[in-house]
Amino acid sequence: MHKLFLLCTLLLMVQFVSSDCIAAEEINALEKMKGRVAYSDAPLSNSNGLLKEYRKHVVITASSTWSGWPCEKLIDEDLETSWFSAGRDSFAQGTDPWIEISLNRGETVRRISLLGNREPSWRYGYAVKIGKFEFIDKDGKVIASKVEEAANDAGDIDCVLKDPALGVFKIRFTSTGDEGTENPYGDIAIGEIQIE
Ligand SMILES: [Ca+2]
Repeated sequence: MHKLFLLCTLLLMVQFVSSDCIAAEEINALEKMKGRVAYSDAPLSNSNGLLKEYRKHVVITASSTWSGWPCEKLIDEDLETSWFSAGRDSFAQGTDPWIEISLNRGETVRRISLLGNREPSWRYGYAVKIGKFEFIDKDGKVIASKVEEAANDAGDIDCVLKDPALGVFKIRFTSTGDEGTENPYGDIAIGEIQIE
């Protein structure tokens, strides 16, 4: 009697697990029909303390800009607005696209996060997947450098320094891997920058 009860319980468990698998497969099939893969895109949890305090002093430049999608969109605190590079300015198309954040004063920086593009109309195929962060002092010398990969499909890239960098005047990010061949224009996009 005890064994029979155990067997029934096991059979019920197998049925539940199978149902879950089928549901996941159906969702993936639906996403594939739409020509895209479902994104795991919970944004990172950077406090953004430094930019919140000094936003007015910060100047951002880039290797290029798509008209109408300027660098200012990188710090407008809106996840659904992005900077886009000009056409064919992406690592995948053979260039070294970069963005540079000038703090215009010496700051202590322990973390910078890039939040990937989430513009509803241009959501897929523009993400940066890997890149180099360089922390630069007032003389233009690189005092810290780190290569980081995206934490998720949306292209969120987190760079945490083990020891905070002191006297940082500029931070430069250069794409070394992106989706520049996965959209018709050959460009890339980033939604927000957060620094603490
Ligand atoms: Ca934005």
